[in-house]
Amino acid sequence: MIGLLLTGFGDSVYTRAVRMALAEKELAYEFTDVNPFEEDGQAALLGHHAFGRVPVLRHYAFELYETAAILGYLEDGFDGPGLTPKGAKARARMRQVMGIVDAYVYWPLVRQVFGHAFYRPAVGIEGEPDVIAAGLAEAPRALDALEEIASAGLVLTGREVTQADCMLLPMIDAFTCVPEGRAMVEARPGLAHWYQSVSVRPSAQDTRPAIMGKGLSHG
Ligand SMILES: N[C@@H](CCC(=O)N[C@@H](CS)C(=O)NCC(=O)O)C(=O)O
Repeated sequence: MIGLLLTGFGDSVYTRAVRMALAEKELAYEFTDVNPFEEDGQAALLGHHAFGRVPVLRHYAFELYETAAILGYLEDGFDGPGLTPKGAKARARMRQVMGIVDAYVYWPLVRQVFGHAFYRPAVGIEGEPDVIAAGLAEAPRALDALEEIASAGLVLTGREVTQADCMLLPMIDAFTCVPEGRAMVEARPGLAHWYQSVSVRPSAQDTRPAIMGKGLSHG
């Protein structure tokens, strides 16, 4: 018993990032499903997440939120396969990708495009075309930045899985559920190669939310 409890939402990309890291590090954990978009979910998160979001990791009495911090804690605090590349430059690139994901990827690709063009319709809510258009207009800038990093070959190589891969894969996977998003990823060879390689790993497959279906790269 290693005392790990993850509070998250099954359809959440950030929750999936932590689940991927736990799977890659072969760590057992308990999972509590909390929907932060509902009132009772917000009530359950009170006192655990200052901003009412998921995921939250608990390790015995130690509680932590913010996905990048959680991934770092799992990496530093537990044995198992490493999720940090060797060398200062590769490590810096990994952290750079994690920052890009938080600041420039999540909102346009996930909340605007995936949320309004795929997720909302899937749960019976109409998506807003203006929001989708805004996300699609903003997405290339983030994707170009990631393409440049992937092409340089220090991280996002598809060969070695790092904390950055765990954080990015759920978001690109969600974005490619939308045909325009899939086309944007496929148009960037470094990123497309990385996505094809990482999305078939058991850690990605086993954590894929059912609402997203089987996944484009798997037929
Ligand atoms: N910066 C946070 C972001 C977490 C986040 O935004 N989680 C989403 C689910 S994927 C959430 O809880 N959203 C609830 C809301 O926006 O009210 C992290 O790294 O964990």
